[in-house]
Amino acid sequence: MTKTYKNIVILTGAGISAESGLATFRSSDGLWNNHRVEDVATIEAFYRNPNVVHDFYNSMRPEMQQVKPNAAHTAITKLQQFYPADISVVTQNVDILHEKAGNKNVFHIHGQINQIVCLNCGNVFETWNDVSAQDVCPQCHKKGYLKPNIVFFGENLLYMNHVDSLLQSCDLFISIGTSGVVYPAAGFVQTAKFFGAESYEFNMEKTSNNILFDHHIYGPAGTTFPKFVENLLSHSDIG
Ligand code: BV8
Repeated sequence: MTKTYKNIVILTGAGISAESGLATFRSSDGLWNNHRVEDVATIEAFYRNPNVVHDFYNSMRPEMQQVKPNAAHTAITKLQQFYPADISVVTQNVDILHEKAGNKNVFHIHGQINQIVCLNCGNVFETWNDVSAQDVCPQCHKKGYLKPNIVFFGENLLYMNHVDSLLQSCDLFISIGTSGVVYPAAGFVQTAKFFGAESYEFNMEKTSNNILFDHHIYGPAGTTFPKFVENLLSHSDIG
């Protein structure tokens, strides 16, 4: 790999946070924190029983507030600091480990655990505290309209216009720690390739859409991705 890339998109999933101690979604038992994703991460479930969904995310906030980024996250920061390219992070994760590691240009397409949106006035505010369907919006002061600012199944993703332009202009697409099951994120590699990008997949194992990637690097991302970054930096014509 001697080419110097100009625009890099890094798509991340729950696997990049695994070595920081956070559960992934589709590990062996298929349950996620003892819940079926479809029971808590769907817009229908939220409207059916908002407090069940609020309680689910309330239970996740304390751990997500405490966890620390791992070597894969800090390798992204190093790449952004020293590699001569525009580098964006498009994450499916709702944790803020990318931000804690100092990553820039981070886009949470599935939302963020520490954000709440008011379905009445659209206000998005941050909190690590518990939230319930009975709480009042701090902006419009209406009660009963607060929802975790998380994209549930059946909802459109956030930042999609910007992500589309990133995918159409990138020459390197890197996927780290995602099973390639959830769309449209699982299709991003196809768009990037269509517009000429080279693609790498970092995972522990073959994924659902692995055939779409040019290169596969298997192993824990906390080990494999920092090595990849060192390799990129040693081959780039910096300065
Ligand atoms: C939408 C919020 C338009 C909750 C999430 C039929 C076919 C195709 C698509 C669909 C379909 N039916 C419905 C759809 C659309 C649906 C979808 O894709 N469903 C799937 C299940 C088939 N998608 C949607 O609804 C999306 N919206 O399409 O809008 C629309 C509008 C109206 C009506 C219809 C459609 C919304 C998708 C977002 C849903 N919200 N999360 C929350 O996060 O709390 S998705 C959820 O899955 C998380 O966001 C998560 O990030 C995401 C993907 O999971 P992964 O991150 O990949 O995690 P996973 O555990 O699966 O994998 C971890 C990987 O890491 C593994 O491969 C593992 O091997 C690896 N790993 C582990 N440790 C390590 C590691 N790798 C490296 N190192 C390690 N140490």
